[in-house]
Amino acid sequence: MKIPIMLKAQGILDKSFKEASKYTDHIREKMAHTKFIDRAKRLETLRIERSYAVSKKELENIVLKTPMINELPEFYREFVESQIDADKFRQALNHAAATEKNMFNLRNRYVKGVKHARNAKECEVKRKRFYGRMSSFFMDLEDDIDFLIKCAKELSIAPHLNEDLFTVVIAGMPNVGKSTLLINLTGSSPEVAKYPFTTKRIFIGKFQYDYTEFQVLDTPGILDRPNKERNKIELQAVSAIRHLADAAIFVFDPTETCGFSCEKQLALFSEIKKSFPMPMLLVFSKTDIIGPKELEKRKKEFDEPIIETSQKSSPSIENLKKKICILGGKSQKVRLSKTQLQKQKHNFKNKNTVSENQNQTR
Ligand SMILES: Nc1nc2c(ncn2[C@@H]2O[C@H](COP(=O)(O)OP(=O)(O)OP(=O)(O)O)[C@@H](O)[C@H]2O)c(=O)[nH]1
Ligand SMILES: [Mg+2]
Repeated sequence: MKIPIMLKAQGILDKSFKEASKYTDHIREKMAHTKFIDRAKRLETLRIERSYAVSKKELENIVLKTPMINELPEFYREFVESQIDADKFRQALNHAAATEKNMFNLRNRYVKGVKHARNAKECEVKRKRFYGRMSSFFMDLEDDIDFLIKCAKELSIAPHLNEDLFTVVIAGMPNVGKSTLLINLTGSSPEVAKYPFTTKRIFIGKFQYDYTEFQVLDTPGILDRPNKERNKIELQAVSAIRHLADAAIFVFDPTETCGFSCEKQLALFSEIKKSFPMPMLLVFSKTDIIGPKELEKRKKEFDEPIIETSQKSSPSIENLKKKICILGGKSQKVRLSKTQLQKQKHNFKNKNTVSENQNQTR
C-alpha cells in the first residue's frame, strides 16, 4: 500500500507561484519588442496557466495516487480503518478533488478576464486576484492536506507482503517471546526487550524448508479483552490473523515472566482458536527457565500437541519448521514456491556445470 509524498498547502502555493514567475521571466526577455498590452496579456495569462498547472499536478498526485480505501485488499482496508479516521480521510480526499475542479473553473474565468482587459494594469490586477482566490482555496484545504500527510505517516508502517507465499502469523500476549521466535525461525531482526508492547507493528521474516519458502509475520501482543476495547497496536495483530494467516503459531509463556498469567494466555488462545479457522500450532516459549514439574503441569492444561522452544534450542526450531511445512501440505502457495525454488536450483546447477565445462575446455 503506497501513499504519495504530499506537499503542504502552503508548499503547493509557493511552488506554483515560484514556477510561474520563473517561467514568465524567461518568456519576458523573448517578448521585449512585442506591443506593451499584448506582452502584458501574454505574460499574465502564462502566469495563471503555469501556476494552475503546477497546483493541478500536486492535487492530482494526492487524489489519484492515494489508494481508495474501499478498493484495498481486505487486510489493508481493515488496517487503514483501525489505524486512522477513515471517514475523515475520505472527506479530505474529496475536498482535494473538489478543489482541483474549482481551480479549473477559476483558471478559465481569469484567463478570459485577462483576455478582455483594456490595459496592462488591468491584466496584472486580474492575475493578482487569481492568485488571491487560489490562495484561499488552498488555505481552506490546509487542514485536510495536513491530515492526509499525518495519515500517510501512520500508514507507512503497513507491512509489504508477498501474497504468493504461505504465511504464518505468530500471535500471543505481549512479552511472551514472539519476536524472539521470529528471529530464531527466520534470522530477521525485530526489536526484543524485557517489557510488553515492544513490537508496535508487523515484522516479516522468511525461511526455506524442503524447497519451499515460507513467510512469517511477527505481530504486536494482544491482550485478553473484547475486540472493541483493543487498541490500534493490538488490532494490527488481529487483522493479520484474520486476513493474512494461512496458519498461526500461538506463543504461550508457561513461566509467566511475561507478566501475564497462564489463565489469561489460555483464554486468549481459546478465543483465537474459536474465532479463526486457520490451523494453529501451540508453542511453549522460555522452556530453558522452567522446571520439569512446572512444565508438565502447564502442558496438562492443553488438549493439543505442544512444541517446546527456547532461545537456546535449535532442534525445536527445526521441528517447528517441519510442522509448518506439514501444515502447508499441498496448498497452492506451497506448490508454487516449491516449483519456483526447484527451478532456480536447477538453473543454478546448469549454469555451474556450463561454466565448469567451459573452464575444462580452456
Ligand atoms: N530465557 C528465555 N527468555 C526468552 C525466550 N524468548 C524470549 N525471551 C525473553 O523474553 C522477553 C520478551 O521477548 P520478545 O521476543 O521481545 O517478546 P514479544 O512477545 O515479542 O514481546 P512484545 O513485542 O512486547 O509483545 C525478552 O527479554 C527475551 O529475551 C526464551 O526462550 N528463553
Ligand atoms: Mg515483539
